[in-house]
Amino acid sequence: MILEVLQFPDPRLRQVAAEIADDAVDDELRALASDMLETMYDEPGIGLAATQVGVPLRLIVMDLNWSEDGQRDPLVLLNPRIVEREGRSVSENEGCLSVPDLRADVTRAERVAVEARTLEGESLRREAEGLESYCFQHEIDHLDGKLFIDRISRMKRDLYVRRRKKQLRLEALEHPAPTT
Ligand code: K1U
Ligand code: ZN
Repeated sequence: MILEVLQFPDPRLRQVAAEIADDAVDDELRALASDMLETMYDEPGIGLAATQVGVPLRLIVMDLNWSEDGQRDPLVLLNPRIVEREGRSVSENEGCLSVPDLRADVTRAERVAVEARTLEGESLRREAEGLESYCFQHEIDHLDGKLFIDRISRMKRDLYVRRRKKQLRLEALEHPAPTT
């Protein structure tokens, strides 16, 4: 099932997500992970955090290797945390499925090590660099209620916020909410 991806400035994007208990992996959580992957491929994107679909749980999905011809290499992580960071680099043209019509350069760690649990209950450690590393940092930021616009200059952020509010005002004029 395709899920609705919340859009800035929805306040639910600012929630800090809760840890998932070891015994909380059930069919409902597996279905959520599967729906999040379907949604990510549909958008399309290379990552998605449960926060973005209105579920405040520490769950992310990622796939940097998917292709239009059906290649899939999905990663589903529970309670992911960055345990090591190395170097500084700029993620060129970073985007976010919850922040429409903006791409920006963000300074992030070049390499990270991430520890997490899988849906199968196994512990996992992954070392990543470049885009994969930026994606881990971006998705884990979502779980902490942070957006990539929090990591750009105040001037760029203020410009974006103004543009976005104007866009939402125009949309509301074009499609007024039905009155009951
Ligand atoms: O969490 C999200 O909003 C998804 C976001 C992840 C991300 C992208 C770039 C750097 C860090 C994190 C996206 O997937 S935006 C879309 C995107 O970058 C993309 C879409 C299709 C193919 C390749 C990339
Ligand atoms: Zn995002």
